[in-house]
Amino acid sequence: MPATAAPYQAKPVTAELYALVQHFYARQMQALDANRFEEYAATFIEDGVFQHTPSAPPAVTRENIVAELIRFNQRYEGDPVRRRHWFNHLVLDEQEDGTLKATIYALVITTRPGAAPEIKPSCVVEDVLEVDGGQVLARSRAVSHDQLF
Ligand code: SDN
Repeated sequence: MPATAAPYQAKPVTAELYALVQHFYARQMQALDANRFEEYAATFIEDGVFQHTPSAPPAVTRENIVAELIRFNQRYEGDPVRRRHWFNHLVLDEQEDGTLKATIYALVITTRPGAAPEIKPSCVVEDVLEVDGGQVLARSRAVSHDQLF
């Protein structure tokens, strides 16, 4: 192994913290997929940063996150579509400033009545999380899409 190789796991997080963050994401994605955008935005700090597409400017503040999700979802008006965001391969790294860096694979599955589910885009999500006791909030989210190089 080359001397410069990064350690396999710099610092393991506890099982309790890992489960807390997984549960946070489960609630967050179920809010998003049910179009409960205020609940989704409330999973960010008040001046949180949300970028779901690299080419678009990030939405900053909860209010603007809600507005961006309403704008984005207008394309589905009258379309009997279900979109589900699936998170997996969650890696958590504690940072020196006390925040957690989360790196997650995400697939968006789109299904219309009677049709086969479509899986796209395939994304990597990079979040910075603040954890205070049992409370998790996202400080920032940047989503990169595999089809955009
Ligand atoms: O919140 C997310 C998103 C997200 O909001 C996305 C939106 O549209 C609104 C967490 C993790 C991944 C995503 C991915 C997307 C995809 C994006 C654009 C699209 O569907 O083409």
